Amino acid sequence: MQLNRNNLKRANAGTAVPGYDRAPLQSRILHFGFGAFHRAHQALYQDRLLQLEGGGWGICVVNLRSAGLLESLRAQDHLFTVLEQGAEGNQARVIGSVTESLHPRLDSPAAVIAKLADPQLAIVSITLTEKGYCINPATGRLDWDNPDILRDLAEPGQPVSLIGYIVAGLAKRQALGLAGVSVMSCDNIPDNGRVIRQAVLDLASRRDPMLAAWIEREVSFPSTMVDRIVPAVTADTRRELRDTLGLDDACGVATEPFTQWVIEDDFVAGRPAWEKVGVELVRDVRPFEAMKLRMLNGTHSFLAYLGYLAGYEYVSDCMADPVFAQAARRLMLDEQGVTLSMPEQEALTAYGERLLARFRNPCLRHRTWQIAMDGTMKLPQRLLAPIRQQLAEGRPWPLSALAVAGWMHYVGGVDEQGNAIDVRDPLCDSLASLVQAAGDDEALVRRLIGLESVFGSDLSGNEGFVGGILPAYRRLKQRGAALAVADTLSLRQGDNDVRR
Ligand code: CS2
Repeated sequence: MQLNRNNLKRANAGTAVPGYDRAPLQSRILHFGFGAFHRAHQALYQDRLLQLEGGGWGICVVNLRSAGLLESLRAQDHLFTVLEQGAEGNQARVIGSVTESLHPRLDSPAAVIAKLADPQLAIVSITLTEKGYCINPATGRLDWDNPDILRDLAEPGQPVSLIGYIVAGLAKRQALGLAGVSVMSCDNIPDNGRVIRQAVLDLASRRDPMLAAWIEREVSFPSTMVDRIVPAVTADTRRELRDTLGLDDACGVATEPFTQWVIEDDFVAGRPAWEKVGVELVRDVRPFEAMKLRMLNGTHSFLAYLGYLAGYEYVSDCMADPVFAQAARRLMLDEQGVTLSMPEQEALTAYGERLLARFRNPCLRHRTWQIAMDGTMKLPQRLLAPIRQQLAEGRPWPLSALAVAGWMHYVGGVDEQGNAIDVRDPLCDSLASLVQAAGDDEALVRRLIGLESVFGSDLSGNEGFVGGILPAYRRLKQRGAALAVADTLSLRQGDNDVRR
């Protein structure tokens, strides 16, 4: 039996269900990216708030690519489940905050633009992952070579990219004489509000400088830091959902108990009272963002590349290996934590220990392969930014070097057993041709570092950088991932002993 409004009463006892009337909810939030993360994060915070005090703020979700999930969501009256899996067991909660959905093919591009220009709309929020922004990851600026952006320049009324849709929607608001909205990115991009603001302004200025000026005046772009581990849904997840809920749910997700959301409080048309449900509203999100992107996501990427190569399927498998667990701790605290302006050492250590405990959660089947995806979009903020700082300040960074070398080995496309790796990355084709060009290890490492949209124009000419990566890459190839991690850890420890 499928989850929907009528069957909700048949959900197993212990399932939390919406205790509020969904009928009067209005779509004052338009969200791009109905992925697993949004369902377990923003939609759930909004559900908690509605549960607490009502308030009328509903969410309309948009997916720009696949339509199947939205068709399933409609068949379930837009209800779906979040299953929290922790040491205390499973807790299921049916979410009621999403009440509408739009898709360019199921509906029309014009319907999405009309929603963006709805007078009652206050917030446009986004979780499309790093690649959804069509930016150059090294500079954070709009990528004018991106085919979607080129299409949106040529045909602004039929957009295909997120940025194209936002510009088209804002242009319509301006033409109708409506007020501005707030555009809130919830993706793991440093300065995500400023990045999307710049991308929107760049595209809008090409279209009409007066539109760009209107956006500068009327629209705000609060930055956010989001945190919750939400593995991709598998057949196992669906089975567990059915067991806990007692109903089939094609849109449910499983996640960890932990969740965090920090937002810059800069909303031009109002916002829900998120502070009542645990959201931290701050003036400047950047210190929180750097801490999370480096310590959590940087270490995640380390575990993803080295773990995958060592044959570990899940993050929790990596953490069950004492050498990997120790390497993760040292990377977090000695190489990432030291580059941060906040918090104090003691709080940093506690934050790191909490992250490690979250990574250990054996109920979460979080694939190393999933995190390894889109490395060209992730490396700059997670690993390269802190390495630049280490180079400038003259501190050692052997585990960070091994993580980058791990990525290089991974995008080589063959694992340690000689099996092909399914490398997913927007720059997949460029990576494959760089890898295939003839030459020795050094030539390969230098060619990859020459990828300017990832390593910037500074790192390829930096012999200190190349000199850190090359030995790590050679060690990885000669010794294999498991031994290379152990060797690098003892190097690191030796270095700590010397410094002590
Ligand atoms: C992960 C993140 O897939 C990845 O790259 O590092 O999705 C991570 O799980 C979240 O950012 C946690 O908040």
